[in-house]
Amino acid sequence: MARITKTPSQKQALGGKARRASKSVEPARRASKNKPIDLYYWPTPNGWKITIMLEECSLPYTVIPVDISKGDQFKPQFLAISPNNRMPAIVDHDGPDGRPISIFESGAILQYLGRKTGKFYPRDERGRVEVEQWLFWQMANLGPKAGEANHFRHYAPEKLPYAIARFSNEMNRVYGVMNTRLKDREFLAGNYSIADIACVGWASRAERHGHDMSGFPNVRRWLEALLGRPAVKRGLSVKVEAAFHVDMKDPKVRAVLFNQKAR
Ligand SMILES: N[C@@H](CCC(=O)N[C@@H](CS)C(=O)NCC(=O)O)C(=O)O
Repeated sequence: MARITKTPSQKQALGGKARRASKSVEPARRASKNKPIDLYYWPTPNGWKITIMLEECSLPYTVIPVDISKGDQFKPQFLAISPNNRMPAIVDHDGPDGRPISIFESGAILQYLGRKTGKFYPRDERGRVEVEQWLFWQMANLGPKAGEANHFRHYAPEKLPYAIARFSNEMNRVYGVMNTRLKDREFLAGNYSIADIACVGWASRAERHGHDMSGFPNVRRWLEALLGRPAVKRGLSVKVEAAFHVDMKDPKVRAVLFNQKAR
């Protein structure tokens, strides 16, 4: 996350120069309009939600790696943007009223980008509620449960049968709900939307993570359609070199990721 402490954009996001500017506001606004969105990112299903959305909307962005295996997520500069010490987060230099804005929580970022661009997030109330239900469903069910299932299957120091069964069953339940929803429709909520974008990262890894998807043909059909979209392909392939070298067995990495308490 080397760029974080150095960029002028960071100062703006934290309420420095840009907010105090008075006479020079107009030139500053013009400058920030052309600045790409800063994306604080690590290549995981939550990070991919935002790379996919940015790609779908053709919004220029700069990737700022947050090496969560080394503790970048606890750096004060990052916590000022994302107080829950989790990526993704963004800084849009051309936020509301032309002033910069920072946003954490992938669901809130997707909603913001949907409102900003008018894409993949309907404006009418019924359409919007439809999308929000499935977006929040992802945030509260598919995402966290997949994370825990993965943790107890692959990273827990002991194989705890109860925890493995509990979260594997939950994943089976969750994909069952999705399969039923997709029985008579192409996408989760009307047209292709931020709800689908939120789900595709985890779903694309389901089999690799050991979940049997053979009983969920509608999810598989939906997944195939999404993975065929060029922007989804590009979003899923935004890489960070350092992520290839993370050893999840390294005690230092495990201490950063799996031993977090209030600080
Ligand atoms: N609800 C958050 C979850 C984000 C999240 O869990 N991010 C993980 C990577 S997928 C992270 O930053 N982990 C850092 C850590 O565990 O300290 C969101 O959707 O933005």
